[in-house]
Amino acid sequence: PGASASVPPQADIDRRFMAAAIRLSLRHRGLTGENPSVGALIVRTDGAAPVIAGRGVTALGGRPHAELQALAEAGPAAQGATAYVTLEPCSHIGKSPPCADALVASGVARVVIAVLDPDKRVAGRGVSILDKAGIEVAHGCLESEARKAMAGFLSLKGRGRPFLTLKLAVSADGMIGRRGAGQVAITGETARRAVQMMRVEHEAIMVGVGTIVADDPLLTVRLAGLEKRSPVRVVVDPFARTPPEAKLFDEADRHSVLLLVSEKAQRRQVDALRDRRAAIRAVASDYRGRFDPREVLRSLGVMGLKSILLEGGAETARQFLAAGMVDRIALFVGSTTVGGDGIPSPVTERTVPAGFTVAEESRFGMDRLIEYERMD
Ligand code: AOF
Ligand code: ZN
Repeated sequence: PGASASVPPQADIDRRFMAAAIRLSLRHRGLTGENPSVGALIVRTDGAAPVIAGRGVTALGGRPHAELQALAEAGPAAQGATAYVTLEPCSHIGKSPPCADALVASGVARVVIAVLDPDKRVAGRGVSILDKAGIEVAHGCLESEARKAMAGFLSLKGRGRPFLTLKLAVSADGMIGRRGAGQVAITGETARRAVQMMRVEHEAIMVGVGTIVADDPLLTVRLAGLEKRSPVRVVVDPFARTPPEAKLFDEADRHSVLLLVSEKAQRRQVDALRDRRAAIRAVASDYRGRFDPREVLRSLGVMGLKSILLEGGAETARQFLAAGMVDRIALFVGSTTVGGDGIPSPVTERTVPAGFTVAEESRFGMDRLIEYERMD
């Protein structure tokens, strides 16, 4: 018993490598199009301690898939090894050959999976290909962690709409800005950089037209080395009120702008915005031209967008909250106060919408970030 007591049980080893595969998958979160960002590790277990022989993450744009890259790196070392994959290996001939077949051909002895693929083309078939080839398969390892990491993909496949994160920055006195003042500094530089990193991890940034009119924001990523990773900027603008001279169009050739308009929008205004290189999409509205947040998200889902960061303003946030369309809230709490002419935030630490609970808390300089998740 002396020696074997120091060897961790298989389940612990599996969790350790799956955690590493999940961390790897996060590198390309938001950058793989309709495809989820998957992490894969090939681990040899025949020596005194397990050794990683290959690693892969779904490539930018969605292909090649993670497993193919991990297997390519491992080469002949995959023979008899264990593969850890955050999503069930695919079984369909899509834009790339099936990963399940590649795993069989590589000679791996065991495959550990976190989440089964809900994609109708896969849905268990990946597992059965492996099974039939005599490979030992285990699934459900760190499933809930992996589900969080690919929440956008699972939301789109399961609910036909993207996963929506509401980001708000509130002052110590619960305000998100000052009336008529344009952009007001609520948080410091470190927190602003954290927001930009959040943008990188989402496929789209969304704001109501009121924010464009009031703040004229750029909504791009300006972190050194990540400038090219700005997601599409979506403006909820039923009446096409976005000013054609808005700053966000200055970069429209490098980072796209998508305007969601209703049938009530004036043709002339829509044309002027199209001339500024905005993509225009008509979304169904009520007879007054108002949008149902569900319909907005459904449209974005049809376009293949998996995850959206809603960045304002107060009214748009309220509408999406009221419709039950917010899945996560990222609340930055600054240390400054705005005062009497402030615009009250729809969410503060003291007024968290029903059904949300604190998932994580962190600190950025003088500011705090509280992340809330749905309890269901
Ligand atoms: C994997 N490994 O790394 C990813 C998978 O259009 P395709 O051919 O690229 O297939 C897309 C589907 O493949 C996607 O809906 C999801 O079910 C799965 N993604 N599968 O084996 C990967 N990203
Ligand atoms: Zn695949």
